[in-house]
Amino acid sequence: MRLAAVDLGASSGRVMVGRVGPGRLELHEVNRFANRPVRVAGTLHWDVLALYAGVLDGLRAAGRDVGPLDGVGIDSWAVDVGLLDADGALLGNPVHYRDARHATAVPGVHELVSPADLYRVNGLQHLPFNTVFQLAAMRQLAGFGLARHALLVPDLLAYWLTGAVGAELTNASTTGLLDATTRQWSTDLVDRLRLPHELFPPLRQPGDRLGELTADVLAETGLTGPVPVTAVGSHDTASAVVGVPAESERFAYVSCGTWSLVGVELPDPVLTEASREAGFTNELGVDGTVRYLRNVMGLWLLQESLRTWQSAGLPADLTELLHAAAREPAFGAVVDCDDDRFLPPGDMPARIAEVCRETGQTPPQSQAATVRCILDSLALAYRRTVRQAAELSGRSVDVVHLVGGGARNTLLCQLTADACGLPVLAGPVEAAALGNVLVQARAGGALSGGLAELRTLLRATQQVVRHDPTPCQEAAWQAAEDRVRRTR
Ligand code: LFR
Repeated sequence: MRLAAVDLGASSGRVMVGRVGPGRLELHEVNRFANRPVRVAGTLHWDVLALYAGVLDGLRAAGRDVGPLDGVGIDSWAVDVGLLDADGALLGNPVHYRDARHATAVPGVHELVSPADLYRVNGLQHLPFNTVFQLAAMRQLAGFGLARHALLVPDLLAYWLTGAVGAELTNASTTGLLDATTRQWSTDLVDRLRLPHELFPPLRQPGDRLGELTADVLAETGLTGPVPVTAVGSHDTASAVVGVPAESERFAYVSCGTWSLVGVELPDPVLTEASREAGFTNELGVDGTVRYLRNVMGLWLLQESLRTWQSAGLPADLTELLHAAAREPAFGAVVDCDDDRFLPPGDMPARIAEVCRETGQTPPQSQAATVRCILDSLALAYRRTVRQAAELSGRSVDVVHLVGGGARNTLLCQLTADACGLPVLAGPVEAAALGNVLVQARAGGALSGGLAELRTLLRATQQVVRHDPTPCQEAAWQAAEDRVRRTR
């Protein structure tokens, strides 16, 4: 089968074509386009029409490069929604999860439903941008009364491609309005939060057929129909976890891109108070699984640092900076990556320096030292989170799979192995697009079996690099962890 995977990340989108069959899984990129958020009147928005144009360009290029397509699947980041009115028109551009507006609605939501009650139902770590807070903030706006459907970004694009309205389950589980146990919309939470039920469209399971590309889209892209559009794990992290080439269930993953999503795969949610306090989320995965994980601030710290240096006219070549960072002494300074101040866009090196000063450490004195501080701090966060995930869930872990763009960063992979004291298997880089294509291929009958069979195909076809932990490092990492812990 020839399948197009649309995979949208926070800084770029891509359309990949997968060729899949028994023993075969090949992926190549046909279009990559920038995803440039735009601040308008003080609010940070996604330019969702530019993304849609990138998708259409990608489908056109796919048709040109590989001929007729057997299907399309879409995944992207989570939580952000577009509102449709009764005519199906989009009421304004989706607001970026890094916009400060969402957090203003948190106290009002917690007055209606306490954090503990919310967690018992939705199992979601508290992030100030979860959809539930976004909708509470939007409720204050004049246009909100016109809204008929709230569509997550992949569902919005699928609506434009097919005309069909729905909510894919794995991404719906990031809204805060889905019951993590029944895997249905929580009518109770929707009522208590005084939101209109009609906003939440029927749920679709990964593998469901959503519809077909409309005649307009076929004409626009030059593709020959019918081309089915299939629900995949439309939350990029859900697709990335499908794309983890694990051999047994005793694995942890780091899905490492702009965010690092660190956790384990479970059959059931963990809804304990201890889990809530530790900030773990129970997002729903493909085939009835639960993605028990925490958001770690991720490569965002590095991306924003590079952006800051570039606009100041300083050298910002990542490869060179990583080589220089490898020569820096370890643990010069370490920070808590989850510090809220790191969430919004801005001057990251200055913020890191500020946190260092506050915690009695000498701030990094060079760009290379800043990069080293970020990587040591990320590896520490991975160590903390992998250990906590195992402890809170009772799942033992003997290997860490690091997938996504971060798998190219060999220094980060080695530091992660050293910090966790476990082997790190790095790759595939395109885990999300691979997970997307695998779920489509199975739905279309080209593959069969469960996640284990899909992962066997990944191991047979994708490149994975092993990083073993350097011996006798535990005490040094523990000392660095104690330093971070004292300052949290
Ligand atoms: C990663 C991701 C995370 C989600 C964050 C915001 O791309 O999807 O899983 O928490 O973006 O949506």
